[in-house]
Amino acid sequence: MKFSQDFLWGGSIAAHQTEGAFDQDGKGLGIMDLLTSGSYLRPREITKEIESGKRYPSHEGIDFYHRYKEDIRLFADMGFKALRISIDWSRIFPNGDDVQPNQQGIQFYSDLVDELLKYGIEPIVTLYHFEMPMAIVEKYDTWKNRATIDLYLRFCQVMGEALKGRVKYWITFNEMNHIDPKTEVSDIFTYILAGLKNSEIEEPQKTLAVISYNMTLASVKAVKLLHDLDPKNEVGCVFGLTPSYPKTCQPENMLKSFQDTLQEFYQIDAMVGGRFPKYKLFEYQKMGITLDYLDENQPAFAEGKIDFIGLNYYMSAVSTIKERSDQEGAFFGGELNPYLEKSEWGWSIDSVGLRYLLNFVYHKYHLPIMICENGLGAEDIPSKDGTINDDYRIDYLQKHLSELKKAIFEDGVECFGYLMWGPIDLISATTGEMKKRYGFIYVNKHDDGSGDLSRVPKKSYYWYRDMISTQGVN
Ligand code: BGP
Repeated sequence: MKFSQDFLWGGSIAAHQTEGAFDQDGKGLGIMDLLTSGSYLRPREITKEIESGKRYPSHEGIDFYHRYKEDIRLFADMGFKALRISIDWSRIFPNGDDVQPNQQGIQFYSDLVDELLKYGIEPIVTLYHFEMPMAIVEKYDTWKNRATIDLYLRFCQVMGEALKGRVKYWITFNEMNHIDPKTEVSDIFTYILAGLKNSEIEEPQKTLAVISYNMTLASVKAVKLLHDLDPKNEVGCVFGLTPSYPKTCQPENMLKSFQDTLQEFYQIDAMVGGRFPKYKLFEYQKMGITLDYLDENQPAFAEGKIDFIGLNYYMSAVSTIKERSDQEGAFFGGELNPYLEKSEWGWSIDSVGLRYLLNFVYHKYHLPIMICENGLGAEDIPSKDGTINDDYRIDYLQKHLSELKKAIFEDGVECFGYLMWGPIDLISATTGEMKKRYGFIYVNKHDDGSGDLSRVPKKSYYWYRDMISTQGVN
C-alpha cells in the first residue's frame, strides 16, 4: 500500500512557537508574548508590560525568523511536500486597527513562502494560531466584540492579496473548538484563543458562547473572502479533536461518550452544513443564552462552507457516567484508559484512535481531511556523542501512520496530507517551555536560557525521510 504521489507529507509549526523576534520589524505584542514559562502556564494579568525577571522562551523562540532558510533546507532534505505555517496577526497589524498594515511583516511571510516554493514545498497557511494582537484584547474586548470579526477579515484580506497565487491552502483558525460554554474550559484555552482567563470572566457561559459564535462567524466569512479573492484557494479550518470512548458498555455510558465526542463538532457542523446548528441554539436556550445577531448573519454560513477539514489528533479520552476523578494526566477530563500507554506529559498514546477519528469525521461530513497535527512530546536527552535516538517517536509515528493507511486503503477515508506537529523542536503551547520536544530536528536551546540554537537531526529525521521517499512503504 503506497500513498499517492501527491500526498502532502510534511509538518506543522506556528509563528509564536518558532519565530522569536517578538518585538522586531514593527511587530506588536501578541497574546502569546505575555506567557511566561512553567508547567501549565498561568497567564498573568492582561497588561502590555513584560515583567522583568520572568522568562519568556517564546520571545526568542527557536529564532526561525532569522534561520528559516536553514530550517527549510532541512525540511526539503527530508523530502517535505508541505509545511503548515501560521501568520502572526500582531506582525501585520501591530495595534490591531492600524490604518496601514506593517509592510515588514508582510515581506517576511512573502519571503518565507517563496523559500518554501523554491523547494517545491506547498505552503499551508493558518491565519489564526493563537496570535491575536494584545491591542485587540485591550481596545476591543477580544472575540466578545463583533468588531473583532472585521479586524480579522481585514487581516485575512491583506494576507490573501499578498500571497495570492502562491498559497493555495488556507486555514482560518486553529482549534477554536476548545471554547464551548457547556464543557469545562481551562484558563489555558480561553487565554490562547482569546487572551482571557476563564476563571476571571464574568458570566462565563454567555461569554464563551459569544466568543465561540464570533470565531465561527469570522471563519465562514474568511472562507468566502478567500474564495472570492481567488477561486483556486482551498480553505479549511483546523480542529483539535479528542474522541471519547465509554468506560463501560452500560447504555448510559455509551450515550455519554457519544455526546462527549459530538460536543466538539458543532462548529464543524456550522462550517459544513451552511447554518449555525439548531441543536446548539437549543442548548443555549436551555442555558438561558441568546445570541444577539444570529439571524442577520445566517446567510454567511451558507456562503462560507469549508473545502476540507483539518484534524489535530494527539489522544483519545474515556467518558464515564460516574463523578469525574482528577487523575494525573487526564488532561482533557475523563478517566485514563488502562489499555493505553501515556506520554511523559500524561497524554494517552492511541494510534487506533486516529483511525477511529478519521472514520468518524469522514462519515459525518464526506469532506477531504488533512491531518494537520500529530506527534509525541518527549524530553529527548542527547546521548554522550550528541546523537538523539528517539526510537519512541519513530514507534509512535509508525503506529499512527499504519492506522492512517488502514483508514485510507481499507476504510476509504479521503485524507490528502499528514503534517506532523513540530518537525523541528519548538516552544510548547501549553507549558510555554522547550523541554517538551516534538521534532525530527533537535534545537539546542534549554529553558534556563542556555544553548546556541544549533540544529541537529534526530534518528527520526532519517526515518521520516525514508518514509516519504518510499511513499509510506517503509
Ligand atoms: C495543539 C496546538 C499546537 C501545539 C500542540 C501540542 O493543540 O495547536 O500549537 O502546541 O497542541 O501541544 P503542546 O505544545 O502543549 O505539547
